[in-house]
Amino acid sequence: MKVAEAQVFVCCPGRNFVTLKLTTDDGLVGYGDATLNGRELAVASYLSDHVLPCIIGRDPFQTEDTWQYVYRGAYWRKGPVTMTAIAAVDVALWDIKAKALNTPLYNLLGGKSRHGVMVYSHANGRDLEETADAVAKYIEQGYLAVRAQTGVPGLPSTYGVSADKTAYEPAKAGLPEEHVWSTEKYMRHVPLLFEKLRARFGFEPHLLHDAHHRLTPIQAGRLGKDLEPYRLFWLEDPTPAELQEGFGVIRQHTTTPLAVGEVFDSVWDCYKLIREQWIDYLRMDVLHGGGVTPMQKIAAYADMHHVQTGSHGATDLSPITMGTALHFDIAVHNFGIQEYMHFAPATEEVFPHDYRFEGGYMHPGESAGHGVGFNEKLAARYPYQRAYLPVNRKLDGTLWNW
Ligand code: KDG
Ligand code: MG
Repeated sequence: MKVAEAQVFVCCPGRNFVTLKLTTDDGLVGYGDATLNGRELAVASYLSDHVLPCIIGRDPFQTEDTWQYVYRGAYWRKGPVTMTAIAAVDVALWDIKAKALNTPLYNLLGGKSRHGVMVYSHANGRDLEETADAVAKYIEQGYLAVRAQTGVPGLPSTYGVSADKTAYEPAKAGLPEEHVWSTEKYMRHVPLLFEKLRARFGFEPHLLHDAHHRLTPIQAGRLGKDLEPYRLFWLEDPTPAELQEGFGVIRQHTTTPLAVGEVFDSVWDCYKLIREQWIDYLRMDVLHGGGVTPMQKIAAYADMHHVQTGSHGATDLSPITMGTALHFDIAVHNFGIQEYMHFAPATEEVFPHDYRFEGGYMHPGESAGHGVGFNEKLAARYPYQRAYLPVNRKLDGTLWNW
């Protein structure tokens, strides 16, 4: 069996997605996600212009060799565009391989280690009351874990909070929106949210929070300490992680569990974080982390250092990534939790899938492959629209991390 055809689709059913379709000479089809929020066309070109000509004619069973070929063979390693493109090829090949063997993907990754994949979803509100009501809705639906983000008094907008009642989706058409930020106002307000949530819901539901890269390590240490009485499942991205040693500083000051990694693209972004046990959950995913092939190795390395997985699952990772992640999550020993945001109805139609939610857990489904399809005809009705994530400025105008 050989890869006979490779096609890249860029569509916007609710938001932009880049999808790779590989077809074999005996008619099997595999799908991979290649979406990089705000930089979609760069990955589409990297795939079509540079990677796919080398994929035609290859044996889809050779996932390890093909991954090494597109990683080492480029000479220029790493980086989000490269790794997202490589992931699309890797996932599409694993999909074909599992379909050829007529088995769900998880059986090729070690089989089921658990009966379901615990997921968390996103509750947000403009103030504490609205956020608490949003958390209540998820708990009523059976979620065991909920991420809570709330508006901060004095700031017109903040990460994770919709300006209106619609679902939160940060990428917008047009040039990047500019947001205003104050670390001081944020740090004073967030503990009040979790005090309120624990008073209303008790300590049974897992509660998570994303600081979205905005604090310095010592500020993060302070916030972690202030949040300790509320026993968070994790505090995510407290500080940017280019300097891995920053997490060593945070760790000295708080026992609040730490999660990081949604913007990492290789083990070299986190090897010290893991080796030094400075983090508890690794947020890398099978898309921006370069595919299933490297993520199996990274998860095994993390497992040896008491670090669990906590895969990124925002709406800018397509249902193909969601489905693949669930196969990975159900198999990998040191699984922690999986993020699951709800997709727009148009996205759900374009990507029919087998996975389902039941009682706080997701299930990847039992069909062969990763269980996610792609409706090309429908996708063609939603052409690409350039969109950007926001940028963030401090109150005095200094550009800051969004
Ligand atoms: O593209 C950026 C989003 O994926 C990111 O802002 C979502 O932080 C995020 C999360 O935790 O889901
Ligand atoms: Mg995040």
